[in-house]
Amino acid sequence: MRDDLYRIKQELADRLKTANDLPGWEALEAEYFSRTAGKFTNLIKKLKQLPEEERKIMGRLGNEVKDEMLSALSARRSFLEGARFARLAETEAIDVTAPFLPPLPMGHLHPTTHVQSDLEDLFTSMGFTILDGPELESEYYNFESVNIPADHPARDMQDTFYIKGHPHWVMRTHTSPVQVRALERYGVPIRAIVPGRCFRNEATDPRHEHTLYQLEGLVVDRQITFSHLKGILETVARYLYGEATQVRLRPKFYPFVEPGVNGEVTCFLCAGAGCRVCKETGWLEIFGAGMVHPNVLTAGGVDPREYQGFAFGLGLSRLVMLKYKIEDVRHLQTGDLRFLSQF
Ligand code: FA5
Repeated sequence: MRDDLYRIKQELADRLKTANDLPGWEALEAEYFSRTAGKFTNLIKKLKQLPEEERKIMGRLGNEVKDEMLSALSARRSFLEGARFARLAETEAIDVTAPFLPPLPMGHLHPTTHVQSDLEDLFTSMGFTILDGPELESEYYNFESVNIPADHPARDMQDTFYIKGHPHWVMRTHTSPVQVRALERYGVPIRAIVPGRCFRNEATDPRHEHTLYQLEGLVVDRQITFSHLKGILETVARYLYGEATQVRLRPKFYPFVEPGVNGEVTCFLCAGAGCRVCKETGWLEIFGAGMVHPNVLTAGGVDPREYQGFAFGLGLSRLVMLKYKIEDVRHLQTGDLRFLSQF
């Protein structure tokens, strides 16, 4: 028994030297000390078979050997744990100051927002106020207040989305209704722009989208003439597209201005030669404008014998097309990152 105890102690000491990780250490501990089948446990069970005197002596020796074996096990475990932490510190160190998530890719403003902000800067530098108006608009403000009575053929110029069950409400077809809203609210003199979203029941094509952005301008005072209007529109065109930009004004009927014009700039795609975007004309229509009709001033509570003014409606979506050489206005609303990430 004595020899067996010393042998088993030595055997464990030798095998512990090759236990290089905690699972290996745990397997050894079970092999020697498992309650049911451990080598040391089995050996001690044999004490019962010894005569009483010898059993007492071997019992004491067994306890000493057991303590030594357990402290050898414990020393090896401490060594293995220390080695594990040292390895962690060296190769698997955790930098608690590192950001929790990898940085997310940054987005950027939509090209329409860029052009809108540029124009807001330009107009505020010329003393204009920026106003807003509702996208769901009453038929009165969208049409009647700007001199387009019910059943007048001029309504055909803007194919409109009506609201089911609410015959007198429409998705605004232009930003012009804010002319009358602004006059009612702020009176005269006034110098304001209104950037915003409009809606038309269009058969869409490269220049026409069902949801479009416009930027309305309104100036009303005592001595306002058509030259002021022309000067402002040329300033806008040169500001956006450079000093050499050509602007062409041609008479056009809009019920809310008299006289009225349609404004075009040289087509960006063909430089005036004619192409699919400009319908082979070499010019791209980007705004409507004119001197505010007396009926509109009256609808806004302003006396047309005392005041006059001009208004314009820039096609903001078209300005974006021109600025960034986008050949189809419909790209602007797709939300397609392959398109948007180019700006
Ligand atoms: C109007 O909407 C008038 N309210 C503009 C105006 C204001 C005239 C003040 C006089 C005084 P028009 O329908 O022509 O006009 O539209 C103005 C501009 O919006 C056009 O020149 C064009 O650049 C742009 N536009 C019109 N329809 C679309 C569309 N479906 N998609 C993209 N841009 C459009």
